Amino acid sequence: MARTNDEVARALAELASLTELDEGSPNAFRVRAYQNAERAVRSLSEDVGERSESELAQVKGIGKSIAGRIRQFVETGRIDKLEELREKHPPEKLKLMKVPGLGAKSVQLLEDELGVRDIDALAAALDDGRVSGLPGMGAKTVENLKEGIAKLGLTSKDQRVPIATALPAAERIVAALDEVPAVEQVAYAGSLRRFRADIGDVDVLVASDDPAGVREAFLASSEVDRTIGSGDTKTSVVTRDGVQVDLRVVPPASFGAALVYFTGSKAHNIRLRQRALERGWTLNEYALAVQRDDPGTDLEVVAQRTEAEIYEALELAFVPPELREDDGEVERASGDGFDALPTLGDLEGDLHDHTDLSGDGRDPLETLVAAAVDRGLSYLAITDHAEDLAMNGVSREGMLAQRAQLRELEQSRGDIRLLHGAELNIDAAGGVDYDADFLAGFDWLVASVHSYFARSVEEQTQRIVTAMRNPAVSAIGHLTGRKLGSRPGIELDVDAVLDAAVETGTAIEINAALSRLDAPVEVIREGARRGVTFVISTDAHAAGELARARFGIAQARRAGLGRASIANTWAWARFGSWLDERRV
Ligand code: DGT
Ligand code: CA
Ligand code: CA
Ligand code: ZN
Repeated sequence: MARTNDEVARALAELASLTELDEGSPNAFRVRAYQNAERAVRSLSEDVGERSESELAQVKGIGKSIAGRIRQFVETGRIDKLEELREKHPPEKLKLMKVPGLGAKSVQLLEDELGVRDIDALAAALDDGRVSGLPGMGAKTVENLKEGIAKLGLTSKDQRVPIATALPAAERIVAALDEVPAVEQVAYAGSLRRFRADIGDVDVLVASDDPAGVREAFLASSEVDRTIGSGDTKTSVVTRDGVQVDLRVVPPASFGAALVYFTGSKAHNIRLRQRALERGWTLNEYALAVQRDDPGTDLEVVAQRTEAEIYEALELAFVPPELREDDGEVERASGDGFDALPTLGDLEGDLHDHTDLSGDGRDPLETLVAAAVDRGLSYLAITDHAEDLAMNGVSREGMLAQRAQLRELEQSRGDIRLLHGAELNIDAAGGVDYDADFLAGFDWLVASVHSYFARSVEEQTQRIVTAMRNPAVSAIGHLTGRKLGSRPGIELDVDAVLDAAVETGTAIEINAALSRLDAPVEVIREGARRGVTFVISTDAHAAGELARARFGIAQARRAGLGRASIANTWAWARFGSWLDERRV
């Protein structure tokens, strides 16, 4: 069976994490080698499976021994080394590395000294004081570890997975089920379809007349690690990524009703049911139907096949899944509706993009620009990391050379406006890279927090507000700096930050990376109310990542944010004059 580049890359990433744990250091040569190989595979445009071992070894970033492991995986679906490491370090132990402040060495120490092998055991040992007796584990460290576990919800009792893990797993499962002949329709539902940033479990719905056949195909999928339960109506499994998935197979006629029901939320469903009752109908996962006094009579269906029919029968505009939280959307659906919300096709530009001039960017300028044109964009800002960022920052000379190259490319192509920008680093006091004169030479500047995550609310708020007051700064990138599931964001006085954004005309970015989705939905919602201008940015570090614009759109929709407040949905004429106004 063919292995996709994505599957190979994920196996290499797992090898990197397990090797880090095994060797006790993130800097071990082998860890770096696996990480480089993962990156190399992700940026390969053709299928890894097509390449021989020696061809693979010639790819930059892939050494001889890893080339052999990739071939083994492509040919057999397994890697001996990976199986060996998995045996030695079970997934629960690996998860300890997700606790902020715990490295491979401390994880091993905890196991050797206290027998701690999972997060729950660690939480218990932190609580009863056993951890604070260990070398390097002072009172402050213990407090930080406890706080990290609580904020990220890592213990089994409040376990949720980040959308960056759940969504790709769900999309692979949906794609695989779509190939099964007995499947008429398939979709994921639940909190994932509502685009929550953290997911309890993934709900997958299939329309089919052959539930047993569908169930069998599902359980045979390579995504499935173990089965939790399998009954007539529902099959629950855990995937290799640790995501719980509930599969439900429904009769094709009921697919729309089931999709409404299992997308939820529960509170939204209750509102819909009330509306049905007011009309003498019932609403459940099978249908919107006329209420009957005698349960023996046949069901008189009002609507059931599609979601659209159900909302229409209830005299409501179709409610976008992202908004189904009983937070005013039902009122809006019987009033103004949702036409003001953005869709992917509304994006005219992208304003936060890295080339291989930044150490962490992977594609050259020309490639990124060509991909932006292919996606139908009419303007693009190149914002490589400014000089203060360790390792990846770009010198003044580097920036000037890129500017010349960019102007020339804009001229020669003639089909896209190119803005020369940079991603500045907000320092502890709110200052940024370079000097005012040099900054004035850029067209568009994003300023972001990349350091000092553990300061007080007052200090963090002051930092951001100071950066906003800097006339050179056009937008604040990934506002809180959070990494979903692994790093809590900085804490901010949101009201003060939003007020400063309005006062200074600084845009706030909606960073579309699934691991970020930053600014958070609550901040965007409040910002919209106050008249803040937003931009949806992919923060692409490779041409392929321009595609994640769809996640930024979903985040904006979930916040109920209209196109009018999203500057990069504006045509160039308007966007360009907005930029000019900001300069004076
Ligand atoms: P999660 O999994 O915790 O992230 O959140 P959901 O919303 O996906 O919740 P889940 O998986 O328990 O159930 C999926 C959907 O099924 C939920 O959004 C609404 C619907 N649902 C589940 N239980 C009930 C219920 O008791 N009443 C109603 N009206 N709907 C329910
Ligand atoms: Ca769910
Ligand atoms: Ca569920
Ligand atoms: Zn960036």
